[in-house]
Amino acid sequence: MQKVNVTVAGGYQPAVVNLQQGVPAQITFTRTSDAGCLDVVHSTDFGFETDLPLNQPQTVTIDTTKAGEFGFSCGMDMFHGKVVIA
Ligand SMILES: [Cu+2]
Repeated sequence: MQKVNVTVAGGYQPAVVNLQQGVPAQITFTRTSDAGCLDVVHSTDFGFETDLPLNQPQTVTIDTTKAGEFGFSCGMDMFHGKVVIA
């Protein structure tokens, strides 16, 4: 299992998450700032949409069966992050 933590504070830190193809993966998002409009994170590529209550880590499972670059963003598609599976 690959586990990556992403801090959400005026953007995504890190903004690029690298994962190994074929190994189950989870990304845990923790929003630590009220800056911006980052209280929702969603991804049409992976098919998730998750509320991010302040300082409450939220974990999503990532399908790593396909290699490539996949996006996630805030609810209004203003802030973007990327998952690279290789
Ligand atoms: Cu936004």
